[in-house]
Amino acid sequence: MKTIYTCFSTDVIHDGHKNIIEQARSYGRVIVGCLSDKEMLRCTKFPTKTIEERMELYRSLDGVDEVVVQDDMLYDDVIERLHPDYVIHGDNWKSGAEKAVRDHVEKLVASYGGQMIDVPYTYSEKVKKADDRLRERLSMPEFRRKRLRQLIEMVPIVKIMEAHSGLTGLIVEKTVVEGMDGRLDQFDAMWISSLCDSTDRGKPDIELVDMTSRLRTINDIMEVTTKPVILDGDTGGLTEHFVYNVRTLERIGVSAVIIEDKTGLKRNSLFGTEVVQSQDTIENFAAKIEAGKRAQLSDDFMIIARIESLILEKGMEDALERARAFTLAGADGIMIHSRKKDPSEIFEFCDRFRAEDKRTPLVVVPTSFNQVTEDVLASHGVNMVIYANQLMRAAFPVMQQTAEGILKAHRAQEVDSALMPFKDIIRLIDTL
Ligand code: SPV
Ligand code: MG
Repeated sequence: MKTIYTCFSTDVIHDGHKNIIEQARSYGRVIVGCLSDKEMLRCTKFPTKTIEERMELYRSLDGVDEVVVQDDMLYDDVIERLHPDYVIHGDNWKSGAEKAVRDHVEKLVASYGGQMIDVPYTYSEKVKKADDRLRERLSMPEFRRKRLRQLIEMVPIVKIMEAHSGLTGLIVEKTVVEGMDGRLDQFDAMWISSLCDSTDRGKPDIELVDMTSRLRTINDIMEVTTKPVILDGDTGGLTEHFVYNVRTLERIGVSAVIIEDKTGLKRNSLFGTEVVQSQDTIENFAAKIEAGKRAQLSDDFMIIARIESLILEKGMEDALERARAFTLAGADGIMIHSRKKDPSEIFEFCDRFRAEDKRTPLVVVPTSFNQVTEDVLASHGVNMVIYANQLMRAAFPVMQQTAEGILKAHRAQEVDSALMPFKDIIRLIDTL
């Protein structure tokens, strides 16, 4: 009896999956692989069912003879173990980022004389509805909010990219690439940066853009995405206001707010000591965290304390003392910031903090020490990495050059070759 293998990475079964099983059974014994959580996160979507529930679901399908765990998105583990005669998949993996996976599997299978079968992908109203329902479930506040805590437990380091609009939110949501190791990858969550949210409004990053406007940005992004949202909450403002904002944020499904231990007129940290910035006292800031934690209604929402001691050149001991105090006050994580190119002060902080505290999540924003890879950060105990401003910084120079080009030439022809074709822009949102 021949064996035929397919991999599922879905929480809902629709006609497309049933069709694959239907076709598969005519070739032999049908084995379905259930892609593990950590791999599903990188190539498709966050799982809304546990791996046991997914396996049970696949087992219940007519025509499925066996269900196994697939722990490698490139199929190496299962192909080596099972040597199936055939691997069957919807033909949608012949293009896009998934093509890299198909090419790899084809080589593996060909090495022992196995064969690939691509069945036409099922496009139907029912399939689309099933996908839409899943997306809706992922984007609902109670599901979205808790996902950051789940991610921290599931992956070596949570990768967070800034978004400041619906469009940038869609880019963070949908971008999937083939990484250097041949595996697919995508961002896990979104950062609503005060710098980018302000810049997008043509305003300085001084807590001038009020919470109502920030909430509008969050809503625009949440409308079109499912990934968890982390808000840059600046200083958190007055404690009396912060407690209300905590409630609002958790109600709409934000996963975390990061507040920094500064007071008075807030300036962007990357100015460092070039401008006057004052740090809050440990007592005041700890009290703000405590008040926020008391106000919080859900268990999932996180209040993360951001320490500015290295930015303001107050020294490592001050940073560590604050980390201890803020954790004791109930902070769900510590963000340590630095504007030095040399990452050694960040590493020292993380190593020393981790030696004392194995659990409290650590967050870093490698804008200046951008040579450091995620693996290296994780090896120092970092749990979340935030790419805080790169999409905004990418867009601005191109927009400015385009404006200058048209002004100089008194027509738009000269800049056109660098632009997205107008036929593509009118369909951009449909294709993203
Ligand atoms: C932001 O993105 O607004 C931040 C990070 O707060 S930084 O700009 O580095 O201060
Ligand atoms: Mg900020």
